[in-house]
Amino acid sequence: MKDRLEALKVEAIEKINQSHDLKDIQAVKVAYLGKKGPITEVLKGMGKLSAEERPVIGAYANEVRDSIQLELDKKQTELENAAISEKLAKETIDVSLPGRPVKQGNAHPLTAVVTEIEDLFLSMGFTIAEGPEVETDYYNFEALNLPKGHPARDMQDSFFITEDILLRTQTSPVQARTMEKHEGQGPVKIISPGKVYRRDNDDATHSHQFMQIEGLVVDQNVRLSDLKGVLETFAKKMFGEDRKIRLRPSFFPFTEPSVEMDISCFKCSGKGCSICKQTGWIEILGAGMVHPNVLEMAGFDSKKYTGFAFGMGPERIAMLKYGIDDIRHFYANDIRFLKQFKNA
Ligand code: 2NL
Repeated sequence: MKDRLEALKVEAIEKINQSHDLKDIQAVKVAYLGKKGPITEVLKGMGKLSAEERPVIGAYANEVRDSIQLELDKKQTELENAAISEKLAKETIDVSLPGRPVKQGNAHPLTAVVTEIEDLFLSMGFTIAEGPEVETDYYNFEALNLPKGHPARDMQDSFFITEDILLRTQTSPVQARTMEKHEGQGPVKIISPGKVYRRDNDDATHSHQFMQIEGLVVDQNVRLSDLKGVLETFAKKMFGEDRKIRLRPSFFPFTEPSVEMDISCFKCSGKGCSICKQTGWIEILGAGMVHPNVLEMAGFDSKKYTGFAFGMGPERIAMLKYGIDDIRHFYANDIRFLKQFKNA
């Protein structure tokens, strides 16, 4: 009986050593140590043994069972460790590999310039005002000292929706609406950026839709020198600290007096080049002192209050700044054009 147990032990250990996975191990366990296995069978036949033999064989059977179990456990641990090692080797991650770059877009050049101008005026204490792009004749023309019959409100130049409603041709109606809300009380200090519309045939310098940024300051004792100071600060911050400015007399129906502002050429510093058309100066914007009629129509006492206003075209500013030769580039959505302003 002892020989039989010894043989079973050798056989079981050999099978364990030949096991390749946990399933094999489980099979050996069931085959040798299970309820219907040969060791159980041997133990069942112990009744036939003598009183001296029984404890010896019993102890030996237990010893065989324990050593088979020990081998099973050893092999199982060995297989589990091998599986972990294999997995670790196969799934090695090279933590020194550079990451995949995230493709970053950029602001539209016009958006970038508008934001820059906005930030600049915000830093000078202005707030941003917005208003409707579909306007009434009153706010777009009448309130800006452009009465019916005025040549600047020619039907040919504006997109009329009805006789009384049109797409705004400038952002001034926003200023007129803002002044009205102040009910004759200063100060008003706003800029109004936004889209405007004109019935133009599109070409390199004209677009039927474009942007405008206007500014308006209304308070007591506002003078032309205040306008000059604000615009000079703007010119220097936008085009370089060594810019000079000059104001030339001009005409707008909503300002009196009216001026146009030039800056000294940032490309040639005044010597003359293609950007400044050999003059050394570049026209940047129009401005003036708010016409008393405009103040009165918006509810301000023009004997007590004065104001200055200015208007500029961000497309023109962006074209100058980045050397863009055609206004239509801003609205063509050509990715090859837009991608050039990544670091703008
Ligand atoms: C230009 C000139 C200008 C204004 C806009 C304005 C608005 C109000 C009252 C008075 Cl509510 N003026 N705006 C004044 C002067 C010039 O724009 O060349 N823009 C591109």
